[in-house]
Amino acid sequence: MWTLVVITMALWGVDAKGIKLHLSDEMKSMLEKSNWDHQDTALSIHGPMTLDIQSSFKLKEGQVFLKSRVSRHKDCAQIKKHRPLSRDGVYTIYPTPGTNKTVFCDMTTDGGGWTVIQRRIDGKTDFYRNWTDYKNGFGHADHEYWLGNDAIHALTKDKNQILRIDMMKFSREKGHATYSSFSVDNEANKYKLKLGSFNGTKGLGDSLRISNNMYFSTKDRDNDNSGSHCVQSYKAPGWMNSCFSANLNGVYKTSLSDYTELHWQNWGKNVSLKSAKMMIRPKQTN
Ligand SMILES: *[C@@H]1O[C@H](CO)[C@@H](O)[C@H](O)[C@H]1NC(C)=O
Ligand SMILES: *[C@@H]1O[C@H](CO)[C@@H](O)[C@H](O)[C@H]1NC(C)=O
Ligand SMILES: *[C@@H]1O[C@H](CO)[C@@H](O)[C@H](O)[C@H]1NC(C)=O
Ligand SMILES: *[C@@H]1O[C@H](CO)[C@@H](O)[C@H](O)[C@H]1NC(C)=O
Ligand SMILES: [Ca+2]
Repeated sequence: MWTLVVITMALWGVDAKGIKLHLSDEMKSMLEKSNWDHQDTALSIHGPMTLDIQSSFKLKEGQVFLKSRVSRHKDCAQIKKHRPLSRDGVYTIYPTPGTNKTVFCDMTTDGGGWTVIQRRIDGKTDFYRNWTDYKNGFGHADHEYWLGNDAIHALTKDKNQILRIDMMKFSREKGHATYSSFSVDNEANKYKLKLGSFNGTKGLGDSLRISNNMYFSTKDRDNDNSGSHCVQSYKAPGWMNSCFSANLNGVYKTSLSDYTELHWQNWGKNVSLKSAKMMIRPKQTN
């Protein structure tokens, strides 16, 4: 009996010398030991970072059955595209050829494919942190976290991402905001924010507009437009102007008292939020 083996390998690292293949040791020894008859190879490129090669081989003799799938995807949208039945959960993505991140992928909201870059659920994670922590990211993908400004820059630098922010009050009222584009500059440009046009659910206004074109500030870096240091005054790491209308990285508290709390000002009465989630995905191209 002939056995058909399909190997799906994802590649990263396309350099001047061509394509570098990365195979597991198991795969290498399997390929070396067997007598393969190459059938065909299909190559497809998805965005700048992920390149999948699918090759078919026939085993000339023997009864080996092997199925392997090693895919490296740039973001949750690509995971969703390749595996449409993927559920909400934690996945590994490769924002650049040499870096990986574990993230939460929202595969259900409005068609899914969202890479979550920030998440607040219950206040177990401290968000009042320094530049290095915000640069590299902190927290846990299955809980509360900040993905990291370097990774957010890598994912948004092609300027084709939209941003969606989902929020819930302690009253359980839910709302969300979307921005038609969202990009964050590199560290040399202090992770400057660029936002496209706003849309929001009824009664929820644009509290991030004031942060558009602003640099990122943390408890140890004052890049804001204020004479004071917004982050230190309001425990509000983020894109500070002088200072903000949304404090999504603020302190987790059940009530609002001095604007240090997690809140979004243009949404009815000023109250603190029970949860918040910032997520991105590529603009629809069809
Ligand atoms: C992810 O990156 C870390 C370094 O940040 C590295 O140690 C690890 O091997 C990488 N994992 C994968 C699956 O590429
Ligand atoms: C930033 O904070 C982390 C702890 O969250 C600490 O380990 C690190 O040394 C700090 N870095 C700087 C430059 O202050
Ligand atoms: C704005 O968002 C609302 C609520 O989600 C939606 O009904 C509406 O179609 C959106 N408008 C645009 C122009 O996207
Ligand atoms: C929320 O608080 C801010 C800061 O005091 C204020 O400027 C804004 O008008 C308030 N918004 C509402 C809807 O009350
Ligand atoms: Ca200042």
